[in-house]
Amino acid sequence: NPDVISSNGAQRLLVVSNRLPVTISSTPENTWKYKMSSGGLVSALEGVRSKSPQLRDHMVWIGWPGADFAPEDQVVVQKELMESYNCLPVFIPDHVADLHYNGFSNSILWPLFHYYPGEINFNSEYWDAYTEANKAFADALVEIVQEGDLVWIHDYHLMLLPTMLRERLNAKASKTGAKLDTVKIGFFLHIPFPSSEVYRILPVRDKVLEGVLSADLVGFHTYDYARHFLSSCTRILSVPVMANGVEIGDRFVEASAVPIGIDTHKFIEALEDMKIQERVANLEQKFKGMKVLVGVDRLDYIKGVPQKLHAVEAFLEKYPEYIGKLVLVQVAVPSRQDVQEYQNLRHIVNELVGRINGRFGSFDYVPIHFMHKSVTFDELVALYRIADVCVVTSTRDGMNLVSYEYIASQKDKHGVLILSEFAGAAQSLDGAELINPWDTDDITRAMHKALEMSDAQRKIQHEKLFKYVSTYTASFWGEEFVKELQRVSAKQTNRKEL
Ligand code: ADQ
Repeated sequence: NPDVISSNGAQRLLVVSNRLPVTISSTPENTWKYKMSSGGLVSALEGVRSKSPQLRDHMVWIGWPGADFAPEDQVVVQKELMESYNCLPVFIPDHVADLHYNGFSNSILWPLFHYYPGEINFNSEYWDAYTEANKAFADALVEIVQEGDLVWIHDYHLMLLPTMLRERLNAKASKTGAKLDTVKIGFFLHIPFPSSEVYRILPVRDKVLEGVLSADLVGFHTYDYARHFLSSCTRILSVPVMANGVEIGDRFVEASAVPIGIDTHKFIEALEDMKIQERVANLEQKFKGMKVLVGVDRLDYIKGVPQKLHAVEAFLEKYPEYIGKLVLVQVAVPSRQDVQEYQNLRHIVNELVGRINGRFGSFDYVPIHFMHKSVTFDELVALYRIADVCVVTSTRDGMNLVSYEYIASQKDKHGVLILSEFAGAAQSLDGAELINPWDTDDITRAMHKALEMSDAQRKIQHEKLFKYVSTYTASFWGEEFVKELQRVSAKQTNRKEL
């Protein structure tokens, strides 16, 4: 439906992610209700919108709306989403969406890219659904993409899309004469790209790489991920690779590290909010005389929650003077409950929490406060604020924004961050106590160091971290990626002219 977007010649940014940032529900009056969600990507794009005049008002978000709709409802939903939210829905049959998301994306790519190859169970039904869902995106996009557009595709759910889109644009260009080679495609991977030795386990390793390689720019959180991607290209596809990209025919695909950040302001402003301050006072009263460790994770096996619990148990065993004086508040948001591994993890964690509380707890003392739910933003900030230490033990994590959020919420209070060296954030957050999550002694040592650290030392470390987190924000990331995409685009154009 190309005419739903009007372009007056200004450059447009089309953002493509698996899920649209809108939740749709039906009302008793048989109309549709829309709720815009917040999140890192939404704030990043707000930043791009406010700082890039030429892109302002020319941004469209393309994604799956979260469910399938009857054909007559699709027309209404598409019109309303476009008019009020600049969002274009890609409709995918429910069974395909399920096998695409829970199947190939979260049962194959997710474990493999996080170095859990033992968890993958390749099956061609998943792969077919992944291909079909990516095709549905390409078909929807080719209808609306115009000359000169920037297309920014997000994450592992859509790794075939750059090439599928490029093929369709080329076919359309030869039919209509439109200059669709001026369309630039950027791809950003939010999760790690694994070492080529792990990546090559994937039965469709070549197809996935070829799927990405029609992008002009491929962005990662860290240089290591970019390097792994380039090694996989050279080993699996035998294409010539340079330090910063891949040569494919007469095109150059640049691979860059463009690390994400958070909307730091949102957290700092929240600290001034009376309601949140009351909640902070309330929690401080509740945990009076105690040291508080906080953990906030989606309940995912990559987040290393069992490792964290084992470390608390080992800590209380090694430093019994802390029994009765130390709590871990662990918030674990339920995640991907339809995937078996996530159900298994839930049982393991429940058992560990029960065992540790049974072993060290008493009528007056519960060492582990475990909440298997999502908490509101206000509650999250209050928790981050009262915690003396935040513990991140991911066994792999693309970046890990919880560590950034904790630093922002500790402004002028200087809590200590214990951070897994396997989180992308470890490469940026100089001032954190880095640990190996597989080494329980290492975590307990870091916990002890953090809890006993002098005020002066905490201040030095936190200030360094805070400076970084408040400079390299979500909107900085969004702007950087778009600027890079415009820059590589210009380079490609120059190459052609030579
Ligand atoms: P995630 O794996 O979801 O993201 P992370 O970056 O830590 O991991 O972001 C989680 C977000 O969810 C945070 O904003 C956090 O506040 C929120 N959250 C977590 N638990 C919560 C709870 N119980 N209640 C409320 N909110 C909760 C993926 C990659 C990361 C990468 C990001 C961004 O796996 O490595 O950093 O994308 O690129």
